[in-house]
Amino acid sequence: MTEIKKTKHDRKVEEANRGLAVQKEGLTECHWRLNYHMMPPAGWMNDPNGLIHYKGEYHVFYQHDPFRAQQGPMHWGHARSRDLLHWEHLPVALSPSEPYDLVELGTGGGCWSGCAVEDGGRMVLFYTGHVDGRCPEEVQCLADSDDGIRFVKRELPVIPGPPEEGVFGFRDPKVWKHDGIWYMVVGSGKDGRGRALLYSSPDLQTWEYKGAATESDGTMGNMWECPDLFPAGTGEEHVLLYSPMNMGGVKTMYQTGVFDYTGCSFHGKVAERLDYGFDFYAPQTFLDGRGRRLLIGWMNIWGAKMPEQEHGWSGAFTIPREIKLQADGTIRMLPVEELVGLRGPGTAYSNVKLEARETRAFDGVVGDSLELMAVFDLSASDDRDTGHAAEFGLQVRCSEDGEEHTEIRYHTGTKLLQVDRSRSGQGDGGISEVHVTAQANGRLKLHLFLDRSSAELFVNDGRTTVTNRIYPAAGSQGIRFFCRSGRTILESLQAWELGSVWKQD
Ligand code: DQQ
Repeated sequence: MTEIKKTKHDRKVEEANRGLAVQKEGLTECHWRLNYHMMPPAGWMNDPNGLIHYKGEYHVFYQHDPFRAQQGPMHWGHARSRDLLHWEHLPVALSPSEPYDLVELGTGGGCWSGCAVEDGGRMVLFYTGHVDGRCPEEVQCLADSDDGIRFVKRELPVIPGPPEEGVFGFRDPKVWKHDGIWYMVVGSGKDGRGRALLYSSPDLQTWEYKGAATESDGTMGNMWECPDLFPAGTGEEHVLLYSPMNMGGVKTMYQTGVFDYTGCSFHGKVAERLDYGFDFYAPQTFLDGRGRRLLIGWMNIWGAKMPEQEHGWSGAFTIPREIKLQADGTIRMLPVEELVGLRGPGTAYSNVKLEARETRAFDGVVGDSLELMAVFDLSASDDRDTGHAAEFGLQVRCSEDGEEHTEIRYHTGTKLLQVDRSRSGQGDGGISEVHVTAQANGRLKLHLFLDRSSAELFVNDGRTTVTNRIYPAAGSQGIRFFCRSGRTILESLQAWELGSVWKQD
């Protein structure tokens, strides 16, 4: 057997893995560790990176500080799965080690976000080398591997700097192949407008700048982090995702439209917010072996309180979602069908009438790790006699006395769907809200995935999603349906306990 000569990077990776082992030893008992969401073994996690279906397995990487539960020098953590449910943590994949991605301890640079592609059986990672300072330097880098575990970096970045002066940010490369040519979109901004910069390459090594594929119209943030541009549907239709900086409460956007490969330009027709919760950022997509376009996001947000940090870890991914372009140019995100495999025994109820000021709990519908599907009949949801609109919904993670809870409510007059965290426990409060209309059949469908510190809501078959972290007490496990005004019919309710995907170690 030929012995592999260790590189400087290999030694940095070993150091990171030793640091992670120490951090893991220091984890303290935490009832917010998730049951079926991907999360780091210990330490800090943010953006999903390098999502890929490689040699029959799903690989995910993530922005990671293995030494502490706070944002620090960025490494790439790594996990893999055969079924998108059960994850095996692997050694750290990338550590800061080169002049173009090295950080002094305590500063925030390193191996920033990027992607993975397969080329001739090799896994090739692209990421941003970020060197902090008064004028941070950002370059696009390549590291590759023949086993998907040990990565070898290039001596120099493949793109040594932004294409022009005066840009605000130059990071988060996402690469795809079309008609034998590689394309890369990079997030940036100029003159107060977020931009998606476009490069092309015949071989993944040499990249030619093709210009900005598109930019903000002045209302969509001044820098676009983590852009993702991919074909959807048939022909020229493409979807562009990005996480805009400085767009108020809007943290992720999508545009659907046409990408012209000759001019390397994207013409958006529909622009909408991608998720309406507080904890959804930097999503990335990839194609799997079945041709599905899957998406995973970071289930947190910069600046949020993260009470789990006290316990030695932080951060999680959303459940994997399948993303589908609709004929009207909007997109839908649905939980991947594999999640059905986590269901324990189910409970079902139907045609429950709820009158004003009525509250109902249901036998068997309780817990902190659940899937719930509730369908309300909106055509029967108001007060016929008085003409008053109806307000109804459910409270989850309720304490015995009802004081602690997270409320999901809908108002038939304003058509506002709200997820209210004012009494959710620790962590940030706040109300997520979005206008929602009934499905064509007059129903409102709420599909909720509750995990021990998260609530991911899919409304009307994925037309709208609302993703939030919540930090209730361990004992707050109650679920209550209510009608505050008017009346409603809970046409059907199904609930399943969802098992843990983590081996107890
Ligand atoms: N996170 C990374 C950047 C990216 C940002 C740094 C988005 O590459 O722009 O951890 O959360």
